[in-house]
Amino acid sequence: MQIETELKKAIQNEQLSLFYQPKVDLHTERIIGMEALLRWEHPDLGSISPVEFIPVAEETGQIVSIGEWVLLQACQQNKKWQEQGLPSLCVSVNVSVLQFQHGQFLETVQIAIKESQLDPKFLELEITESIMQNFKESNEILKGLRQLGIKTSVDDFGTGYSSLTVLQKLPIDTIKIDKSFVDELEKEGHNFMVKTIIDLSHNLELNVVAEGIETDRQMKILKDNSCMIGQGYLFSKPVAADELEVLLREEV
Ligand code: G
Ligand code: G
Ligand code: NA
Ligand code: MN
Repeated sequence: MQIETELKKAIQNEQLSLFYQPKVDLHTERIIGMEALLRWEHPDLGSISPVEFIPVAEETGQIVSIGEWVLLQACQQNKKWQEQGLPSLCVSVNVSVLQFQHGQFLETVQIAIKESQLDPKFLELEITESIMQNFKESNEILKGLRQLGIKTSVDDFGTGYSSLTVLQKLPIDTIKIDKSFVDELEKEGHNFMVKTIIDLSHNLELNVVAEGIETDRQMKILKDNSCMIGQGYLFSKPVAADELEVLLREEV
């Protein structure tokens, strides 16, 4: 398949890059962190979405080396911003289940921290609910990450397989409300899932972040229900590193 062969060359030919989407405090609308999102610009095929190539990379195992590159790149970029005197914020990196459960994951994270010299408290890993199907293994990895001082969040929460028992036992820090539930807030009387997830997060003493906020109305309902942090086009799309730098300068 074309994507597979082209993907092999993508890293060495510097076709991959990271974009960053701000996470904001919904009350002050100030930036409190950023999520790194992978972009692939192919010279002939143009830009290819991670929705297309991440599944291929997972099937072929290429996700492991791509994931290593993403982690190091995000840590180095965050360190660079801090050294420039910009606010010290947490960068969130998406981690595929396959990468997470790959034997060397903890070592990979440690290497990225060591090589970048980033204080581990400024790194967060976003994983999906699917890691819960392997409780024992996932629990060990999460415990290891916590020992390293790295934060974790459950991405796309509410869309996948989640056991409340498992969720309660796992050492995670944050729940991210999936965009599909935030979308629902545009409809009168459709705030049930959002409210439920926020209450659940608070009861489990976890932070909660809403994703995909596009309207003032969605933001208002989230704030009214005590969700303090969000991200979405209302504030900013994912942008290139130099553009994020401009946004961070406005924060100083
Ligand atoms: O930003 P965007 O709409 O293109 O992201 C599409 C999907 O790709 C999202 O589900 C996002 O989590 C995933 N994705 C983006 N970057 C990465 C990455 O670096 N690693 C993994 N595993 N998934 C990513
Ligand atoms: O699966 P994950 O939550 O990592 O996916 C994030 C995806 O959502 C990225 O592709 C990102 O570009 C996209 N995204 C972020 N904010 C918004 C938004 O407000 N609206 C839409 N449509 N997509 C968004
Ligand atoms: Na994410
Ligand atoms: Mn998500």
